[in-house]
Amino acid sequence: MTVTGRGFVVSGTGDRAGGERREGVVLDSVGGVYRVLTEAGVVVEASLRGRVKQGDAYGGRVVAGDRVRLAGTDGVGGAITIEEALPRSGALIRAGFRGHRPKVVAANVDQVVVVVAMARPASTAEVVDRFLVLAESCGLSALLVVNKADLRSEAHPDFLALLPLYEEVGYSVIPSSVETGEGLELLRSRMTGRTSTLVGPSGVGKSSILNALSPGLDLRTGAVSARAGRGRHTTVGARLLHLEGGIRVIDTPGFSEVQGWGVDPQEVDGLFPEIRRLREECRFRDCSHLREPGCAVLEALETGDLHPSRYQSYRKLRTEG
Ligand SMILES: Nc1nc2c(ncn2[C@@H]2O[C@H](COP(=O)(O)OP(=O)(O)O)[C@@H](O)[C@H]2O)c(=O)[nH]1
Ligand SMILES: [Mg+2]
Ligand SMILES: [Zn+2]
Repeated sequence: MTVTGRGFVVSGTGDRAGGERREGVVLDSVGGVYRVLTEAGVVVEASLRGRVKQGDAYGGRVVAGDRVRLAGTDGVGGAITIEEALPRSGALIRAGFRGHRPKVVAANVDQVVVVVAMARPASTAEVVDRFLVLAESCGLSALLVVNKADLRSEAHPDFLALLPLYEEVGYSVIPSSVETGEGLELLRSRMTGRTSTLVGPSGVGKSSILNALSPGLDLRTGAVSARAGRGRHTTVGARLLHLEGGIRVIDTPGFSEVQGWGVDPQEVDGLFPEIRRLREECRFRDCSHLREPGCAVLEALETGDLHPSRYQSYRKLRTEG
């Protein structure tokens, strides 16, 4: 038996499932082996039994965060199988635009924490908007963390001036700093009791924030992200982490690049909350909000009710994808 960093017991032998049904949550998977945290607080390794029922719409995959029903016996001569994946609430999905099939990356996600930095690297409104749109496209609530607040004086004035806009649109904005501790308690309170996923450009401090929230977690940080397993097995896919104080985080490598996420341009207007509200007033039902007469979005842009920066992001996603 080994004890993982978060104090779970990894069962080696003798964990009897009997024939009775039990449930668990998938932590991660490597090469067809799923690590599942059972209700009893034990981590077991399981394999998929044949065709698992749930998730057929997305290729029948079982992913980190999925709640599953197990059968079988662990230990010598035994095998645990995932019999069924339980219905999901909230999934992070890579969209299926341009011939690609939609792909569930993480299941049962409650919120997306979009992390950008004040500086080093500097962020732009377009990057922020793309990540927010990603969250919206999955129907997930999002909050915006602007890390490296200790470098506020290096931030671009235009970028700083934009931050209140996101509050107006309806997103919480939390300036944070791993250096000074600013914002971390607020962020902790917003993450407690939920399953969050952190997305954002690399180098903005996502791993550093998680380490700060959970001393002992010891995620690798720095410009070069070495995905070393340090004795535990190395995962390439998403993994569910249980941090101190009831914070669950699904770590999703590959979410630092939001380009190519493939949101359908026709649906982009529904992914900007303020544009979603305005579009009801457009003269044409299929208004693209690019040039049509009687367009409430263009009108709001004229009057200043819609911020040009947000409209510019909309326009780019609508016309370029
Ligand atoms: N000045 C400053 N540096 C930070 C802060 N948070 C992280 N860093 C540094 O930024 C670099 C990238 O951090 P990392 O957590 O690996 O970013 P990730 O790629 O988003 O996971 C590291 O060198 C960190 O030490 C912060 O709040 N302030
Ligand atoms: Mg990182
Ligand atoms: Zn319109």
